[in-house]
Amino acid sequence: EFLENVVQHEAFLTGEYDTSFIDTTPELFVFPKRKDRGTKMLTFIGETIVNGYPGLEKEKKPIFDKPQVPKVKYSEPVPPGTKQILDERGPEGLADWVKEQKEVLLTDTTFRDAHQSLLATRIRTQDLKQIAEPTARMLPNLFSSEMWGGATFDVAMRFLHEDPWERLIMLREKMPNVLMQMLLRASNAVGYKNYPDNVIKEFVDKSASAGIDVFRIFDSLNWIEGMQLTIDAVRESNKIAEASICYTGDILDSSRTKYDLGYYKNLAGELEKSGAHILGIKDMAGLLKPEAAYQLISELKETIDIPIHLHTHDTSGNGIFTYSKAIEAGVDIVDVAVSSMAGLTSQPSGNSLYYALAGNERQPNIDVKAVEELSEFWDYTRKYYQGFESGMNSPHTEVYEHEMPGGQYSNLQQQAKAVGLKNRWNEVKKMYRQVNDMFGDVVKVTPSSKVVGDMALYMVQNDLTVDDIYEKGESLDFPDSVIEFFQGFLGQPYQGFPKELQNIILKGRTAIINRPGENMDPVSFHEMKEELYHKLERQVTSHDMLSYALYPKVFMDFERFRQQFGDVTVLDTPTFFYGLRLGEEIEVEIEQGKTLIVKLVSISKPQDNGNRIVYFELNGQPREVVIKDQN
Ligand code: 3PY
Ligand code: ZN
Repeated sequence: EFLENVVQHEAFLTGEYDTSFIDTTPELFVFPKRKDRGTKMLTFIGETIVNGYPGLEKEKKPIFDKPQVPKVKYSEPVPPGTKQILDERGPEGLADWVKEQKEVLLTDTTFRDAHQSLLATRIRTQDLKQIAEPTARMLPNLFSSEMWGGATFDVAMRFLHEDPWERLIMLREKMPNVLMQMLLRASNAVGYKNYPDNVIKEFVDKSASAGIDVFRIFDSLNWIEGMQLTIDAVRESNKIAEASICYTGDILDSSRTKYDLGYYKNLAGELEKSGAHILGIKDMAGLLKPEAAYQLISELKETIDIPIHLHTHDTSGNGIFTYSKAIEAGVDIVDVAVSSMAGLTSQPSGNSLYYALAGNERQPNIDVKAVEELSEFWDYTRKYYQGFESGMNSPHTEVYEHEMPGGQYSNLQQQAKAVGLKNRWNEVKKMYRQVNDMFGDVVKVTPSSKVVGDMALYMVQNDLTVDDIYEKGESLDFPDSVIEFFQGFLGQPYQGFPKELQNIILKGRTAIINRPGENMDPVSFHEMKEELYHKLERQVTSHDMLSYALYPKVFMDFERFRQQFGDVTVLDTPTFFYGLRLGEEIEVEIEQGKTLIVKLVSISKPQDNGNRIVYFELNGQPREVVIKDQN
């Protein structure tokens, strides 16, 4: 092993070593722990059987029907798509191509926003892996597949114990023809706070080389100063910068003058000047009513020359109508999901839009039967995740009142449950709007939406009214996220902060008015590499460093998890969430061509110390693991 370490060491490989190499290179003596993948996996399954999966009510494993993967001819070449156009013509050429299309183009959000908005972002790579290539083969005419970014990065590591980069690389391999799109929160990357400039640049660079083609970039306050650096970084990587406006309020309501048509026109012009290849309109809560969509898109088409890509959520049930009016006004691309993953807090259904546009010259050029087949796969797969459903099961027009983003609804509901407010959810929603108004009517999208949500939870939990905040604010300890927001750490809201409230919340702390990134030291990736090398006792990749730079604790917990339990992404989803039934036998392909057969034989009663012994058969041999019963 020592020799193995020597010949694999970077200094040895590059020839940058001398005779002191062995003395000065302690890592040569760090040997990988002999891992027994079988035991690690049995420990994870045993843990799930005894203690359940965190966040899910512990219940007996339901019997699920196995989703059928549509049959495609894997031996045939994958039909070319937009990815090839980008590679041949570059981002400007691709934008020109979009403008030449008569039909409206579609982005499929099934792999990202749809499950972020319906299932708390819990869809696992294992399920995506089955359907990615059929999707690419069956829907080669998609404009793009939105499959990364937003909350998926953090949730992958934190709850699914997966490396988000591995997901990206796998999807790229299986989808070589369709543009791959991510949601990027500008200076907040895929996190909830601003990061140093060099972290953002490095993140864009590495995401682009791992496979992202279209970066939908937005700032949670529509603050262009917070977006420019990200737009520049995407342009430098020769990928598509889809700079986006977050739509809030209601341009049809003449009593709400803050975000009127003029506001959006101005922003669109600024984003075009800032270097956007495409303008995104990100209607994250689904507030854009049909007539508003018509007016907005018509005006923007007069104002800018780049293509327009519209994103909405179907919470109110009006999504298809909104798209139809936007399409009439000339929108170039819209976001949809396959129908079994569409509707409500998710995107409108692509199949429905196809039929809604029957007889219209802009009807999308898409194989609707293929979408229906894919939808059937998701219909079954979605059941695996039933424990994460929000419980909303009909259109919800209250969204026009509370204005909560689709992607936040189920998350905030979970947060409310966690702090004991499950039965006061209606109050939380009402308070969410009151907080918005108290904050001066702000754009609410990650992370500004989280600040509004945190404040609403805090107020309901402590039985506080808006008047109480003004009257007793001196003696209140506000949530950290709220304090940091009023310090300007997420950037500057349009027309500034309400001053009186800012003083109450900051209690003498200073607020900044410049770009937060200007105040932050760059991260030294060189030093981080050393640090991580010692912490992880393994070679460190640039992807590891970025995960660590964005989410240090989550990344380290994920690493520890992997050391303890191995790679759990190989497990099928029902087993991952529910373990095994007594007598059940599964096959687990731990690497290509290597399969383990796992059977649950019995579970002991808890011993005096609370431990249970879980008896398995692994490839026919008896094996047992000891698990502490936490119940
Ligand atoms: C995200 O930032 O994750 C969102 O989906 C915002 O709408
Ligand atoms: Zn969205």
